[in-house]
Amino acid sequence: MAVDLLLGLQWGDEGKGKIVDVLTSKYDIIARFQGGPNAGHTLEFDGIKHVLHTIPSGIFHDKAINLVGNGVVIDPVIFKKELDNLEKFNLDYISKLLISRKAHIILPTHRLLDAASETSKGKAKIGSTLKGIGPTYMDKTGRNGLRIGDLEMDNWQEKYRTLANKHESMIAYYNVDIQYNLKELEKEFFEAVESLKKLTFIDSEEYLHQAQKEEKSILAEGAQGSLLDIDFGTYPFVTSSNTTAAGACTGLGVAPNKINEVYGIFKAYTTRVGSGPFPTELFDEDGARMAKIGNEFGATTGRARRCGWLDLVALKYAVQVNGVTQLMMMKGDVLSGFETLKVCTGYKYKGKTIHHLPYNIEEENISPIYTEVKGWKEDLTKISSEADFPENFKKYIAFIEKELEIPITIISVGPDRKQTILRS
Ligand code: 2SA
Ligand code: MG
Repeated sequence: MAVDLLLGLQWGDEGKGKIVDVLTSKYDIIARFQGGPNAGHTLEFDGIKHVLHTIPSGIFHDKAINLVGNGVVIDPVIFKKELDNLEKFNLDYISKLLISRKAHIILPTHRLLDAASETSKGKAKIGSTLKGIGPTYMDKTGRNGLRIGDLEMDNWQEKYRTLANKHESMIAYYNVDIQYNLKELEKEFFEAVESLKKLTFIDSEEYLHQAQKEEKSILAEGAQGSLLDIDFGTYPFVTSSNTTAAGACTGLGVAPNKINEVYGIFKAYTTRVGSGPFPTELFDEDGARMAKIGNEFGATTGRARRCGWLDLVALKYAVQVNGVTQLMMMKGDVLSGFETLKVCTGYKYKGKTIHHLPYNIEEENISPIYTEVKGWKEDLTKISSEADFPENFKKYIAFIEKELEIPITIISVGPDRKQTILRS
């Protein structure tokens, strides 16, 4: 049985959590393959809103196994809080949650290093979520990291100490004013590690290999978005992992020829949280309106998300890098009431018109070229069948499909599970 992928095509927050939750009943295993507690995956059902950070979005379903893959970085303290939040749902999460031994651990000092690095950058800061993501992946590629499997060894605390000591000297090197009490942070960390040890650690690539042999269906759940990819995103304003399709191969140990559908999720407009270029960003009432109606605040940090028009050039780039086979459009309902909508279909770049994402998309080099389309007034949030869509919304969908040359198979018109229209 093949593996399907689900990825964000913009700068994150496209609505991946919601769609995984909607699709979970079709899958035996939901696996996260990169990122860590920087992610905020929001699910809404039965009138309750849930935000997950490290735990895959299939956890609320009865039977799906949820796997945290080797490509993920785990903060035991945040993980414990996520587990504590699940207590009230009467879920048997212990038997439904598996963790790869090869996943790396975020130390308290990784978080401090993240803060020190960001502070030292001043205005040029990345706008990191300050969860220690960058420093943890640095230790991974620098071959210094502490992994989940280490927790099963007797000497893991020595390894921890060596790494934390090194971090302390690095923090001092930054020479910035960061207040912390490492003793307290470590107490919390060691307690959380003990809770984490109650979960099942596995050789996850082997597990997934067997699962494929047994014809189990697997959905790989991405975090952040394609434009935050360490290689293909708007570097250096990116996260520190491969958020694109290739990241699922390395982050789970799944071979490329085993990947079947690639679901690409995008918002009907664009948002970005943190620093970095954003060609279609709006600084006017239109942007403020998207932010307000779309409730655009970071699900992890609470930061206000920047908003702008749909950028089809950037989206096409993401479709190509990921090999998207089906599109899913979220939050079209937020655009109800705009007289006219703008869609970016090209850029003015150094005096020329281009239709691809160039190396440098800093604001001074690039300006979007827009195609205008007519808006719709009707509220979409109660619509349950495509036939009831306003004509201009249908045209908006058709326009995007034509430009991207991929069908949109799911349209979401609100945060709830029920506000999802499946098209065939
Ligand atoms: P980091 O923390 O080192 O990965 O930050 C690097 C950049 O990646 C961005 N980033 C995100 N962008 C959108 N959503 C994310 N998850 C949270 C959410 C974010 C939040 O779901 O809302 O609550 O603020 C996410 N995680 C990382 C980040 O903003 C930096 O630009
Ligand atoms: Mg999010």
